[in-house]
Amino acid sequence: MTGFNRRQFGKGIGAAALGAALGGQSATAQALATAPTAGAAADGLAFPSDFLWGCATAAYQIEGGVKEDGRGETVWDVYAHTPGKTTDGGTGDVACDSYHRYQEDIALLKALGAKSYRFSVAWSRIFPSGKGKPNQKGLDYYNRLVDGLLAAGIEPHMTLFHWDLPTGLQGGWQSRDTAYAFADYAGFMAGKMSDRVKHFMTVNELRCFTDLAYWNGNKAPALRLPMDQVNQVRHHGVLAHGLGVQAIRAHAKAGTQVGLADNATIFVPAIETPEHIEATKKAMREENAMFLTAIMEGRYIDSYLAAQGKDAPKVQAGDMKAIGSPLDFVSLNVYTSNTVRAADTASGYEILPHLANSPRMASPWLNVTPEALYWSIRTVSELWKPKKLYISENGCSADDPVAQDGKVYDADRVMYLRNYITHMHRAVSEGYPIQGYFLWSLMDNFEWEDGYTKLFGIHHVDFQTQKRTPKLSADWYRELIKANKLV
Ligand code: PNW
Repeated sequence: MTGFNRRQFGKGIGAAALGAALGGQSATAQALATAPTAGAAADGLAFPSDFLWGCATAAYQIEGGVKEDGRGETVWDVYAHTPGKTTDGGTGDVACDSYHRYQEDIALLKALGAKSYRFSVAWSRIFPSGKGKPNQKGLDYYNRLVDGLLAAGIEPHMTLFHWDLPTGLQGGWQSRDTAYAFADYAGFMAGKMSDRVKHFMTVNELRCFTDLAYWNGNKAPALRLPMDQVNQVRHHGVLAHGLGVQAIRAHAKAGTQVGLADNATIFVPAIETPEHIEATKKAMREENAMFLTAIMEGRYIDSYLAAQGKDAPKVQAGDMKAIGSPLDFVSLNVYTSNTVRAADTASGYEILPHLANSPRMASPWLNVTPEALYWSIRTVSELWKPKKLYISENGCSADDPVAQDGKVYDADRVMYLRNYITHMHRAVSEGYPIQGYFLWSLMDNFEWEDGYTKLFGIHHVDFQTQKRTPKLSADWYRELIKANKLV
């Protein structure tokens, strides 16, 4: 956005257009009016011409081909094949068969007019047991994918770790060695791919592969460890990211951009007044102390260390410097958020609970909070001033019945997306450095412990035939990209 005054950009687009916010809605199916009201700019909610619209996926959720061409076993293979772990026993054995059908996926992206594609690399295709000798056949798959994307005019954004940890890495994230193994793998990929891939994300969603996997036990490897060990797992996660950044920089061609995709817990002020906004920023920093805050500040803040006491992570010399390695961009996965109010508590804030009738989508955790897309960008920008920001995931599960004509008319998903993107527009118009948006997901896929019962795609996938069909939301996103404004 050089030479372009982004603050001027949104002039005239103010509160009226933002009246699209959800207020007092009580059910998923209640559609929300977002038509521009009097006072909105004549061109509607337009985006800068270089805004990067894309879609996102992850390896284990779409690829299938789990035993092909030397791919090694991962914690998710084991978890999905453990009876009772995933809903209906779903696994990623076949998923969307993208290992064979990636050209179809590229064609879907091209038909959408997507400018970019965020996908992840299966570590165990490259190093089948996590380290050691690289597997050329695995690398070839990503070479074909990247070359195909570039030939279609689509920018590849590569995530190096989206939860599918090779089981060959004994001890998983409990072992510090896993952070070093990740760095070796990240440096290797940067060396092989940075001639064509310009954006690398180290890890996806620290909270999900640490806390939810080693504490809550809902994600692979489904452990429930005591707090001191959980904190050590978290530390190895952020350390892997930091060492990964250093390794990528050491091996990548000049101009390569490095960041991560994190699902920081997002907070929205109860009332947009200075005291509640201050409380929101405080909550953002404190509640993400073990992940994004540590990465952006290169230290564990005092309140976190004090709260953990004897359970605090064991940190070695140089760790925090690596963890705080400067980034070219920060990407946020934003689905939901919590409301915060300033309060007379030790922390100075109170997080308000979601109420029983708060609107939500098909996944029970997916409370509809469109303002999350504005406040995530604003709080991260004000707290840490990243050079660039992306939304690396936003989207939702929905009921998705197939109509008589064979199409899915997911008006609820369109409602969700339109409202979130309206609030992202506010962040653009106020000049925050948001560069692009990746919709989760390009197509229905394996939704982790929910198997195939919660679907996030804007393309319907018939898992018997692998036929991909655009939903109403894909038609909508195509028009949005074409117009480069809210439609
Ligand atoms: C993300 N939460 O996970 C992941 O990056 C994707 O792989 C996943 O398919 C997608 O969101 C949809 O679930 C999340 O509980 C899982 O807040 C859970 C939460 C957030 C993100």
